[in-house]
Amino acid sequence: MPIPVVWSPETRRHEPMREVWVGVPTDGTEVPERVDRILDTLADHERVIAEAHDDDVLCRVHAPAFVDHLRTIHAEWMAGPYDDLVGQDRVVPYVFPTPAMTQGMPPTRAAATHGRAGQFGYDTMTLVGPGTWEAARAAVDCALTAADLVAAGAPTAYALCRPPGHHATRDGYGGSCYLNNTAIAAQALRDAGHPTIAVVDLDAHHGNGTQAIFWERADVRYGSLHVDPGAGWFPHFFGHATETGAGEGRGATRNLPLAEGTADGPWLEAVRELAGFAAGADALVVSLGVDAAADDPESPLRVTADGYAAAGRLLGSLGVPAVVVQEGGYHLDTIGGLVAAYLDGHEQRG
Ligand code: SP5
Ligand code: ZN
Repeated sequence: MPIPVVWSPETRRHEPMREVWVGVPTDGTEVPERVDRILDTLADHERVIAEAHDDDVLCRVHAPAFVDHLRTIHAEWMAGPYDDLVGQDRVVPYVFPTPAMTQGMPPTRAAATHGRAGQFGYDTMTLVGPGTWEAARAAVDCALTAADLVAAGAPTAYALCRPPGHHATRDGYGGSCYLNNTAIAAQALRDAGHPTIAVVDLDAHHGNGTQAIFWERADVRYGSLHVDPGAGWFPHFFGHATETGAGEGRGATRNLPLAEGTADGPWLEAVRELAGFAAGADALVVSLGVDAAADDPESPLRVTADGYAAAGRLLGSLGVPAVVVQEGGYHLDTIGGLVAAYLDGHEQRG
């Protein structure tokens, strides 16, 4: 039986429009059409529409104040002068209360919406528009519905989440991500009774949000391979091999940064190492970014569809219940085939 695909038409409602990068507005690459390209390629898989879930797991993974912010900030922005003043209907931060500004002092809530915009967003690339909240919240429902299918006995379920999630932290959004679908799936599998979960992140970028959420936890391991942030790549500040967790989570984080241009051979060696890192966990969540592919405009890795299929076989061979969550992947003509290759490999289990 092909792996079921959980999706929601609501996920199309987020239109990134622009990413402000080094001060320049560039076209957003995380577009709604990604959903349709992936769905089209998975035509022979059973489709399941995501069911609405309450905010319980969401608000244990993310701070409720951050969730409320995302839910309300766009309406607040539209009520302000910005659309009339500068023609901007997207929430774009311009000042960030990082430690460089706060210096240990407790900041007071900003009165202006354009001040508040920087409180929970950590970059200028990830804008909030009409429909962003609805799409991000629907992606959470995709992840939770996929976790439900697995809890009910499906060996594997695929959540076609969009926008992606692995850069979203407990308290904030960035990197084209708003809510951390993968972390929410992992927490749901814990709640369903699996004592230990392994998250394996195949996206071309380091999942700093997922790493941060589970940094001090031993019950959810986090392993990632990605283009080396030390070579200058997003998320810049995290994803180095020296980051291995803290407190109870000491040793439960593993990072395998890869050189620009890395292709199937060494990439699959790293996947094999992460499979070893994940072995022994009771359930698996795969952060399936397909932006490590050679044609992808957002990363310099050179992985092929055969490489993704082999990665699927390696992780499927672990033989544990798995939720596969869509992360990045931006080359519209090839993302569907890359996802299909991974899922076919995972289902075959070596
Ligand atoms: C989920 C995911 O794959 N997020 C990727 C976030 C990385 N974005 C970094 C963008 C760096 C500059 N890109 C220039 C092209 C702008 N359209
Ligand atoms: Zn990525």
